[in-house]
Amino acid sequence: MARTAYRTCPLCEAVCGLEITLEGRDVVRVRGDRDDVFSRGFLCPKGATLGELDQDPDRLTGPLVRRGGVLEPATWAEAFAAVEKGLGRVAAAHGRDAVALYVGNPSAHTLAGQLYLGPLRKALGTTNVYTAASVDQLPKHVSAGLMFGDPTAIPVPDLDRTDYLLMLGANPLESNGSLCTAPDFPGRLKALKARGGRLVVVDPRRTRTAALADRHLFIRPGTDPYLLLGIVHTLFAEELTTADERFAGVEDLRTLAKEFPPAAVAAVCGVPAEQIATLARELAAAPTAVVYGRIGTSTAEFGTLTSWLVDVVTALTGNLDRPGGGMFGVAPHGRTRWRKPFRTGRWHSRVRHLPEVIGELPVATLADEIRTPGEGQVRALVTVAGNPVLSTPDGPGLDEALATLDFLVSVDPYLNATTRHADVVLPPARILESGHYDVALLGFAVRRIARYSPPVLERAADRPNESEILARLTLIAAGQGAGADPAQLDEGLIAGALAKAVADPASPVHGRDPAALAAELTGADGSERRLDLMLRLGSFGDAFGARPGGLSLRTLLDAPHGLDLGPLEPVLDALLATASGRVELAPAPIVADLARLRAGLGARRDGFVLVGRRNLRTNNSWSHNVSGLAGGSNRCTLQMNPDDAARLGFEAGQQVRVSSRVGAVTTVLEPSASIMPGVVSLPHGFGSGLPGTRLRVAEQTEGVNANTLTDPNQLDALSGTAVLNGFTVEVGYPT
Ligand SMILES: Nc1nc2c(c(=O)[nH]1)N[C@H]1C(S)=C(S)[C@@H](COP(=O)(O)OP(=O)(O)OC[C@H]3O[C@@H](n4cnc5c(=O)[nH]c(N)nc54)[C@H](O)[C@@H]3O)O[C@H]1N2
Ligand SMILES: Nc1nc2c(c(=O)[nH]1)N[C@H]1C(S)=C(S)[C@@H](COP(=O)(O)OP(=O)(O)OC[C@H]3O[C@@H](n4cnc5c(=O)[nH]c(N)nc54)[C@H](O)[C@@H]3O)O[C@H]1N2
Ligand code: SF4
Ligand SMILES: [Mo]
Repeated sequence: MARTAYRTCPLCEAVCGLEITLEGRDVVRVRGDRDDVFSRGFLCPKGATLGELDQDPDRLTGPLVRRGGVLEPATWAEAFAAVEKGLGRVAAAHGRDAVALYVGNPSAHTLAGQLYLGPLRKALGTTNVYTAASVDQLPKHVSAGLMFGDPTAIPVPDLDRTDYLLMLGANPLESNGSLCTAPDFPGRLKALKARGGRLVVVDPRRTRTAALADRHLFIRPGTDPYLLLGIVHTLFAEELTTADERFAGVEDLRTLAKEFPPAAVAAVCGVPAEQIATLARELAAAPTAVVYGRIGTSTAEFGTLTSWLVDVVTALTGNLDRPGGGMFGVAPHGRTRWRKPFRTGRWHSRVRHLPEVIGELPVATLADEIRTPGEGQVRALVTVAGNPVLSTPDGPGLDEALATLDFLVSVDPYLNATTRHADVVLPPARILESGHYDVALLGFAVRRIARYSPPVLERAADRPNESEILARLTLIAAGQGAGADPAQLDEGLIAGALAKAVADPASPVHGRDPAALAAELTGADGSERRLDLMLRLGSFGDAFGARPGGLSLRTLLDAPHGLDLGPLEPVLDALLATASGRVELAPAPIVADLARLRAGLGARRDGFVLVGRRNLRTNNSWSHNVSGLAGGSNRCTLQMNPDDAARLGFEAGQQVRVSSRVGAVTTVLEPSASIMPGVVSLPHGFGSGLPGTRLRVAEQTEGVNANTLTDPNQLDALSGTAVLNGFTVEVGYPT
């Protein structure tokens, strides 16, 4: 008998609502949920193959423990005992900093990751925390921290209402959007055009998004801040800025932009001066407008400067915190004013002395920390939902370093390039066996929405889900042992949060009895009870009865297609957390970093510059085992402009060797008019076929690890984010 279940897709930031048809425990069909309040039936090829991914025979069904050098199946009790022993031994002998943590991208999409990684970090008590953010969006956190005082206050383009969208370094027609949660991004862009609005895309490749745009401008990789400063210059020179008394630093900005007139920056970025001035005039003249930049602007030489300028242009044109402009999302579980003053460098990495940023260090230096002897050397590593060997700079170097660790434990469903080095692998239960709520992503959504998906399938009693796995790791790290009860962790966290809430005069539950409130919580397990607590205390919550009609877990369980809580509203005044109480348009660390830009004004780079790309049917390194997604246009080719290829005598389909300071790969050449001359593009995430992995489909897929080429020494200075786009390579014949 078939049955239907509704569940949020966990694969990308679009958070589409899915309608899943099951027979027994088998998924027989996945469709977009037409009644979903947010995604309204939208689905991409990845969501359609969620069943195949969830039932992939290569997914590990139980833990593995290394014995005599070989990873062997073990019981859960044995696996957790092995973790307790392995981590305990390293921490006892070498101290807490000898145990590092790496957290990967899927953790942003799991409820478990969002609920338990905070406590796990705290329990590990190490300064060696690394995440995929330092190969992704950290620059945006730094610019938000410096401008708004809150590193999570990242403006989201108000897609559904804007009249003018300037997009740089993003390709949402293939990625489905990032730091802008908007299911059916393509449809929303088409709607923008249909209502008379305009879309301009700036990208060294003519992407599918660029093809949809009213205008596409090629840009030399890594030079976006020059273009944006040219825009800022024009806004001031032509008196096109909009004043706002909440802004500080406007005059500083005016002065520093003087050095970057369109005529001076055009030669660097390859965008004609007149086009730059036109962009400024159009942005200023549009009834509403917003600038949006993503991966191509973030994992780049000037990631933080560009992230800052994106929001500066939105602000100067009067579009910050206003419908149709750059707005701040509000998740149903709430947003409160950031309390700690924002600063980076609260500690530094041991070997390269790189500053901490929002509690983490650049993953580009993880291998240094493992390889370099001395006090504080990393000897053990916990990875959760990460595959840094394929995803971070000099992956092969990290691969070698991982092999030298005393202990590696990986929470991951697959035996892949990274986890093959593990001493213990702890695979989470099936995707459909866990509940889903987007703690991390709903705060970046273009509408205020709430949606919870309870587990679709029941789990065997002895099969822990990811929440339980991470809770147990936390208890082990906290010294409570492998046998401690995970429920106790949840109840402790609930009690702590309630004690804080009732003591806070601004809280709607101020003065109430925490034990009585805890007793009111509902949920099938600790995760659900904690989610209920977050929802009830959140911006839209019922505050345990103080706000009748407000949200709770129950209201979400009763709304399987989600709840729409309306469009974004101006909230800046409530969240501004800078010391000055104003929006800092020219923060000191950023102004200092502009020296690097000035130095580059006269410089010219010869040779090829490499950028990445994403294919619609991929998800970083780990979707390649789904046969329904492999092949076709989803190939690991080096794209090159046909004129460049002709000049060098290269032919389509031949093998070429791409090399950088760090390494070299040999791959297939694909001449493509979609890419600007002087630029080549290679996608990341390929290269799974390594000894000791179990990814039978991916291993057959042709492709190389793009991070063989990326340089761990090339970082955006302010954020420590790796330069994955816009670095120099040589292309030649295979040797
Ligand atoms: N050259 C280059 N490199 C890049 C990029 C680029 O554009 N160019 N992009 C960067 C970006 S934006 C990112 S976010 C990073 C990603 O970097 P990572 O997060 O390190 O890598 P992923 O490939 O996403 O690997 C995710 C891992 O999580 C596992 N996994 C999947 N689902 C779950 C789950 O539910 N629970 C657990 N515990 N594990 C799960 C997968 O098996 C896989 O091992 O890569 C970066 N690397
Ligand atoms: N299908 C699919 N979807 C995904 C993912 C995936 O792997 N596959 N990964 C997910 C993740 S983790 C993330 S972070 C998001 C990322 O989402 P997006 O930011 O939309 O990522 P990309 O599609 O890589 O688009 C980046 C664009 O930047 C361009 N670019 C490169 N260098 C420069 C530059 O210097 N300047 C400018 N202006 N442009 C440049 C590239 O040509 C590319 O078109 O996608 C998510 N969604
Ligand atoms: S767009 Fe993203 S969330 Fe939507 S179905 Fe595709 S992978 Fe899933
Ligand atoms: Mo990402």
